[in-house]
Amino acid sequence: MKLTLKTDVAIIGSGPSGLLLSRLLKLKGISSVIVERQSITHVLSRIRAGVLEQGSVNMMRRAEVGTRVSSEGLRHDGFQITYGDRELRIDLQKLMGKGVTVYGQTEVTKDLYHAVISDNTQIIENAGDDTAITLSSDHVKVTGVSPECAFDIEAKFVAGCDGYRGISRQAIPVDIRQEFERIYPFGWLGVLSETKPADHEIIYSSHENGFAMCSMRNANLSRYYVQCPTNDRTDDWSDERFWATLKERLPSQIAQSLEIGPSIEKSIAPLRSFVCEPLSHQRIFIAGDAGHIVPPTGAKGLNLAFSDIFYLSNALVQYFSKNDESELTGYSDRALARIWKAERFSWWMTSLLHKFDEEDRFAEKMRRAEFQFLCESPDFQRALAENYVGLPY
Ligand code: FAS
Ligand code: PHB
Repeated sequence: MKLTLKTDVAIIGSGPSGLLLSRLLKLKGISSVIVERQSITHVLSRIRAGVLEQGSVNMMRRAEVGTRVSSEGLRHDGFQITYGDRELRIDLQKLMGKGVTVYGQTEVTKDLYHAVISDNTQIIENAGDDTAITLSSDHVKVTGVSPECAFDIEAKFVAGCDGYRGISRQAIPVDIRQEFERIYPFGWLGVLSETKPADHEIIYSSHENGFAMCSMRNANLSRYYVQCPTNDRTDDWSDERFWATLKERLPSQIAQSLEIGPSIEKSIAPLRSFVCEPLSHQRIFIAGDAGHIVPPTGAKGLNLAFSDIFYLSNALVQYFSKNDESELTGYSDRALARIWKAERFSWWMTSLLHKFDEEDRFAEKMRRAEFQFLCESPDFQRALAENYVGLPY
């Protein structure tokens, strides 16, 4: 069976970027078709980000999917940074007049998916890796095969929302495309456990043996991370080894009261900083992880995807409603301006909090002096808070 479709915007990828874009376009009467490599069940089962900037919560409300995040999201007015037993609370509310919301990306994706399905938007799932994008001067074609059917989509534009390992970035000619990357010499082992969170706020811990972090999804569901070697596999990490490592890296008074229990999910994510320039070419526009990656230390990955979609959805609405291409032309530069500032912040937080084996003792002294200055300088703390709550769109 062959599916031949015509739509306004073809969207590659049904993660948060692709789903949010589809929903926002539909609310403005602009049609889209989504092509997804995996099954929707797989997409909805992913456990990733946890912190939403206010701008991202506002975007969910703009997409008319803000009910659950408003009622179930955990509002956080601050977070802690610890160095050994030294603790520093960054008071976001006092420093910036706003906080962040802890609401798992899994829930964000579910909320968006249910809205997109209620829009009767076509999602072609299980499309695999062989989807092809053909750009021409006045339209685009997206073709491929899923177990259910071959598909041939003709659209005015294509949005590449297919993440770091997607195909859409390759549609930008290699002689035009520049890629900037920093690969960190460690990863994050993430664990989900049905235990009481270590604290009511997120704790970022730096220790001479490595980084650890305490987060949560609700009062009985904790999310923890520990820095681990890049080539480690989850099989290398028993629950016992994980809890012992986490406790070692937390301040002793937090470690002593930590409730431990069996992990219900365990995964290892590599850490990298990555940006593709430009984020558009002819009629393809790249958004979210397809265009950039940040180490999760600054809680920016998902939030950057949302600001990309703010710019791109506004630009597409401008085109379809007023035949005005100016915002589409300006999309890449405008998105990259905010992306690079988030890349800087995420790189800085990662550099401040992690153990870099190959670095000399001077580097470790610099890290400690940076933390000491942060503890002593309200202005430095405000600069950190300004980035953490999210820079303006
Ligand atoms: P996504 O990667 O979420 O979605 C892309 C979609 O495109 C996927 O569904 C994929 O299956 C699909 N796709 C890929 N190739 C395709 C193809 N050829 N054809 C069709 N579809 C294709 N951010 C944080 O802020 N905090 C965190 O703790 C955090 N942890 C993370 C852990 C991991 C393992 C990863 C990978 C990312 C993490 N992130 C975190 C970042 C993450 O939250 C992203 O920023 C967010 O998923 C971005 O959303 P999308 O741009 O939609 O990309
Ligand atoms: C999470 O809760 O998964 C989380 C929170 C903050 C981060 C990264 C991940 O910086």
